[in-house]
Amino acid sequence: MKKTYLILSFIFLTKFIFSQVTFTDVSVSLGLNDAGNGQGAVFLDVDSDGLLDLYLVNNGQVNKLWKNNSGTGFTEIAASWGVNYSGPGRGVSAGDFDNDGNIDIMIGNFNALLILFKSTGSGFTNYTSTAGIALSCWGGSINWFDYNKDGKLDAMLGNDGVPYHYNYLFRNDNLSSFTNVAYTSGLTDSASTLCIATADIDNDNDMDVFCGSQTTLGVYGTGLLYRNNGNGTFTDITSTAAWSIPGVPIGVILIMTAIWTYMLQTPMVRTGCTGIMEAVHLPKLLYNSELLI
Ligand SMILES: [Ca+2]
Ligand SMILES: [Ca+2]
Ligand SMILES: [Ca+2]
Ligand SMILES: [Ca+2]
Repeated sequence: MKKTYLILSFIFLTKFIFSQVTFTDVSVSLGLNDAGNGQGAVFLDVDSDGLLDLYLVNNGQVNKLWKNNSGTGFTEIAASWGVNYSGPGRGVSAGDFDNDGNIDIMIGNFNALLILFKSTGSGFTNYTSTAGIALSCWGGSINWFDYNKDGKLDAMLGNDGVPYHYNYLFRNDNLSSFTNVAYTSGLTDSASTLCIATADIDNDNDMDVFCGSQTTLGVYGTGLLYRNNGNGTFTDITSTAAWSIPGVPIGVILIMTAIWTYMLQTPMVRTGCTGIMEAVHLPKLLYNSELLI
């Protein structure tokens, strides 16, 4: 009996250790058959039914919002929900900026106005001008996070393009309007930012920022790591302590750099374009050696 138990345990553990996660493309069979020029997508529960819906940003074609039908398929509802926006879309992020329980959407366009759609729970309204952020942008990657820990979600938008442009950090002032504080907060990166990741890399309970950027068109840089000083400002620690911060959770670094390097070094995936794959740039993982002590 004991021997049988050990054999079964060995088989189970072997299967567990060496099993692989596989994926099957079910896009068309579930109704996600968009032939647009997708540049960014985000899962969010727009109708608070507990099922994740999907918003897709297209470049030059109408964006799509698919409602999840009990997990069996999707129905496209962008027009009836007021988010059938068409622009040079690049990136999108979802977050409840006004704490009303309904998830809102920010869209980054390339060399065009960014868009903020506020959710009413049964539709969206274009809230960009009311929020005070009717600004042109060249992006990009957007992250909602509460950088100053005041309970109100702020948003950072990475600006791409040549000539290079400073990124935006939109401080949420009153759950209704925003102020761009990127430059005054120390996020003075004027490189061409392709993606942004946020995480608490030094375990001091505030969110730090990592910008994946290119310094010259087509030449990918090392990225920029900003430590949150806890007083509304950031310090660029890329060259001094980027990968040697005591206590940095290794998983965060691995995930951040993996996403960053993957996105940077496979631009065909990032942009959805039919450009040339950068085969010479191999993905790599970085880690904090102090964690190995
Ligand atoms: Ca839903
Ligand atoms: Ca909301
Ligand atoms: Ca905040
Ligand atoms: Ca931190």
